[in-house]
Amino acid sequence: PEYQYLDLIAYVLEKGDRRIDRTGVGTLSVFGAMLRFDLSDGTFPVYTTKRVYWKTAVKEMLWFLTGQTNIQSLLRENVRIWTDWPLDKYRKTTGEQITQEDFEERILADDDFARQWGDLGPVYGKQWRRWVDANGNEHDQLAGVMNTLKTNPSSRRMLFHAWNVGELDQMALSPCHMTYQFHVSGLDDPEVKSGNSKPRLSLMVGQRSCDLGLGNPFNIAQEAALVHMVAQQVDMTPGELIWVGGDTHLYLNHLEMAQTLLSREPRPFPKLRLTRRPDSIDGYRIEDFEVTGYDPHPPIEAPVAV
Ligand code: THF
Repeated sequence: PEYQYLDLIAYVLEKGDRRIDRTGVGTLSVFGAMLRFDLSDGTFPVYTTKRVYWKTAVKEMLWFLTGQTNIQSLLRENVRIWTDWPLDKYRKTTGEQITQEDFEERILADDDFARQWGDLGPVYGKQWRRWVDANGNEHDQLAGVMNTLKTNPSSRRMLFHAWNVGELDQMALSPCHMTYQFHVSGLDDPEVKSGNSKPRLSLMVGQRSCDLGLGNPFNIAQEAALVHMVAQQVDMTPGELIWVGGDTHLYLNHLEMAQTLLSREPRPFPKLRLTRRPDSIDGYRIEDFEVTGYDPHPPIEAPVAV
């Protein structure tokens, strides 16, 4: 279960530096943290001390994988977690006090409006799939990783990165989870060489800034889902998800939620089975994710700092 997550929350509550952040909400913050999750036997680290909407988190990951950056395609999947940023910009620019529902409806109904107001700029998906270099050439970093996993899995260069310095000022929000580095172990095991067992695929994610209350439960679930997908594509078995955080914080309006999480008894993680093997990493749909044994405590509503 999620003892490491709960221990980290307790540590931030006890030792966190109280400070005002970019959003003005204020946080308790520590610098430098690590969480490790064993993904073997289909383990899917979805926290249980509150209900985590893992389908929403996985849909966000599938959206990153498509390379899209407009919230219109997220809203079509009924994912509303990115609306606040374009909405905030729209309200500030036009002075119109439109509701979130009306704004989302316009993004869905009006393609021109969506193009003008729904794009987040060159955020995750753009950088993962279409990083533009100094000569104007595009690089599909994810395709590069998939290829190296198949041709040279002992490589120490299997990573993609979202921190594109030259484009940061065009992004609605600079990337929080930035480096995704893959690693394969067991390649020289006799059992692996003879084909009786599979090499293990692990992922380490480096994140510069982490909202422990809202973002981290989503990020861990979706990153674990990515390992399960990539492992299936390259015929490996999921190993570990290692998460490394820079500024790791609790927003001051999440402290009550944090106390509630700590008061609850964590339950075993659910299992994930991919019910289909698509032809490529681009072919996954939310229907392919079958999750069993998820028995969480009730959800906790908490505001997101914009
Ligand atoms: N900004 C902040 N302050 N926190 C974040 O977690 C965060 N993200 C993304 C970008 N900026 C961030 C947005 N991701 C929720 C979850 C993830 C988000 C934003 C919001 C959220 O509100 N979750 C609720 C409800 C989910 C739902 O309605 O489906 C929850 O209870 O989990 C970190 O990547």
